[in-house]
Amino acid sequence: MADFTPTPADRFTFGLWTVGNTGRDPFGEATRPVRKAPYLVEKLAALGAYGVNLHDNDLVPIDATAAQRDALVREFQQALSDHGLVVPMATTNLFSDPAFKDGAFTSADARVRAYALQKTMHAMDLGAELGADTYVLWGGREGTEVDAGGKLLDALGWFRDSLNYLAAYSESQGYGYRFALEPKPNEPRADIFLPTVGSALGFIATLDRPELFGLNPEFAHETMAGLSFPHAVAQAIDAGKLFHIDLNDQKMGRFDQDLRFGAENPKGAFFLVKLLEESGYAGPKHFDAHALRTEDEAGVWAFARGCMRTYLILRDKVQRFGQDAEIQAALAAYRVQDAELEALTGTFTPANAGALKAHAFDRAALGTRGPGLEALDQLTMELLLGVR
Ligand code: GLT
Ligand code: MN
Ligand code: MN
Repeated sequence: MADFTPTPADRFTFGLWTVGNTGRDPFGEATRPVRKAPYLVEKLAALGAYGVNLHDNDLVPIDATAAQRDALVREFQQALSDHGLVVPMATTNLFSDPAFKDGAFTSADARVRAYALQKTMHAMDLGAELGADTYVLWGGREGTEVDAGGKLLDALGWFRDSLNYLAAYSESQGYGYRFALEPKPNEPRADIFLPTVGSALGFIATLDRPELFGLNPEFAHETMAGLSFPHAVAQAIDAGKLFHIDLNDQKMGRFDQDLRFGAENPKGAFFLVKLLEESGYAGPKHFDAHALRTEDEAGVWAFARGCMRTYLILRDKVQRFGQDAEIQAALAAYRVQDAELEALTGTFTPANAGALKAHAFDRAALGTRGPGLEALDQLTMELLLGVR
């Protein structure tokens, strides 16, 4: 049996903010000490990760001087090169500082919108310096509690203008970033703009350079919206827009839990891994999750190892699914082919349409056929539960 030990070839990444999470929540203080970035790099590399991602302020405090910034960046770069980790993705913290309390790119205050752009351009410079080629935009504060401010349409326009501006900045600097929008329905705002993968896909089509923008969908966020994550990811892949992915887990209807990958819904995680592996997704697999607040440092590394191990175990299950004769027979039986009808429906021609309109269907037979999904699903469960 494989030992499910990750290697950099598996392209697993974590954010500095994930393994560095101190356990603070709205009701309680930190339960773990702050760890410095070079230490987190060393520990992640030892576990077999490929890379580490960051917000500007995960590394450089918001009020750091230029000299302090440069020293922190140098120390971080040294740790990356010492331990062989890369930084594939960077992003901006546009949610912690009180200046962003009513939004960043969608603030009703033009000064805040301008500051958000300034801060993001500096953070893009930092990401480029570290070698990142993907730039994530999570609009955590881009939303409202009160719609009496009347900014719903304006906010979408301000958001669009900001994204167009940042894409033009990236191109003018030669950074070549691919921007990945990360939707979330709520928390910390009551209603966040562009709340789902579908909304973000629709919005991207309205940008000046839509080809530079894609998605960074997160398991927890679509689940919070009551939606299926594999379905959302499939739509992003179909649109050629799966630029990055945030893997974690979540109980529906709760606060954003950011649980260890597969911890809550291993069956959903299995279908997600199947989709990623079979679609040829080649980007990093980023775990945007953190250890439970109950945990000490040993729990943090158990959490990180567990995320990667579960992915690899599920990847192995995907292979077994593909090799399981009974499952493959059930799948083949599920998909009914009909060469004559598929010829008529493949392309519209007046002749095809005429023949299709004249075709006599046995509707009763179509309605009575059992597709075998109960048996197929049980076979899948038994595979996942380890008895086949
Ligand atoms: C924050 C959020 C995540 C986003 C990160 C990127 S920050 O932790 O909960 O879902 O991916 O800004
Ligand atoms: Mn989350
Ligand atoms: Mn995320």
